[in-house]
Amino acid sequence: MPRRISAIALAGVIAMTLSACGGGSTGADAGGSGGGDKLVMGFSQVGAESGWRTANTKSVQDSAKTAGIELKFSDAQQKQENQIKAIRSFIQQKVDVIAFSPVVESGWDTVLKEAQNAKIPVVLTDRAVDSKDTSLYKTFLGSDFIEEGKKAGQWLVDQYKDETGDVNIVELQGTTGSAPANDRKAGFGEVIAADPKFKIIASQTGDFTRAKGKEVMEAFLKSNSDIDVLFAHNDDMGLGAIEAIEGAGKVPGKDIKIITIDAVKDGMQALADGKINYIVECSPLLGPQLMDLAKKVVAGEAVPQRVVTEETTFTQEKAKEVLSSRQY
Ligand code: GZL
Repeated sequence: MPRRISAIALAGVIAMTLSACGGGSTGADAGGSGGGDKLVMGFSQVGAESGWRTANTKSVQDSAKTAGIELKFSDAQQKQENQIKAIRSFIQQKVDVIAFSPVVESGWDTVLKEAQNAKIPVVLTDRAVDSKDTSLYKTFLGSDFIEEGKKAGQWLVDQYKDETGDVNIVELQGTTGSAPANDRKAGFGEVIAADPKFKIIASQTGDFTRAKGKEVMEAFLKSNSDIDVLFAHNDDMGLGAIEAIEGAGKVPGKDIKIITIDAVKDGMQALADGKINYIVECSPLLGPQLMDLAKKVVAGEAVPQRVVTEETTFTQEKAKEVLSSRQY
């Protein structure tokens, strides 16, 4: 009798141990929720601050459905502490993979280490982290923001190559501490440094939102009577600035040349209407690639450490041609 009971007891202990480890493995790195056959992804999104972000969220959600991936989605309202909370919750829920767009570059090592210890792979999408330990995430899928800043700067250099006088520039930066703000500023600054006539006379964050872009541009206009160019790190801040420029009785695209980054529909409309002069594309349609990378990572397959998204630039003429066919 005692041997039979001990065998039953032993079977019970093994079953409990297995379930405590999250059931079957869904791949080499999985600390995963296992159990069901659906891959479960925990996704922490920056927020809903811009047209770009809305399009990115749609791309992620639609692609998860198409890929048959169960998506646990969290909106951080542009707060890092909310993203850290969401990642910890995903770890508790034993998801198979965590993906997120870090609102700022720094302060992620501790929580990413917790995910690593829980054997849950992490995929960075859209924005990067400045962690020195690149083993904390499997891959980073997103744009080259330095390149985007350089493209914006190069357009300006080309436009003003025959001008001799000072070119006074005001800059609306993205969210302070974010990879796109840091890198777009660096790329733009590197290119215009070629000629001292280009002067950034004011530079301040508009937090990637239309409202803040308008507010900061109003302040720029009050304190600078001779603005030639606005470089806005995204369309939404540029669109807010257009309202401020028109409110000051000036003509956007003519009195003040405007360069932005993203190429969302409203930005492309303003470009086609001549209110913006040049837009550098930054594609939000990262969903399909993200789901493909997630499946590979969970299956333990090798993926590139860095996947750079393809993107182009738009003049006013090109915007008129493509506007009707834009996906976002
Ligand atoms: C860029 C993305 C930026 C967009 C903004 O990949 O992180 O955040 O340029 C968005 O529009 O708010």
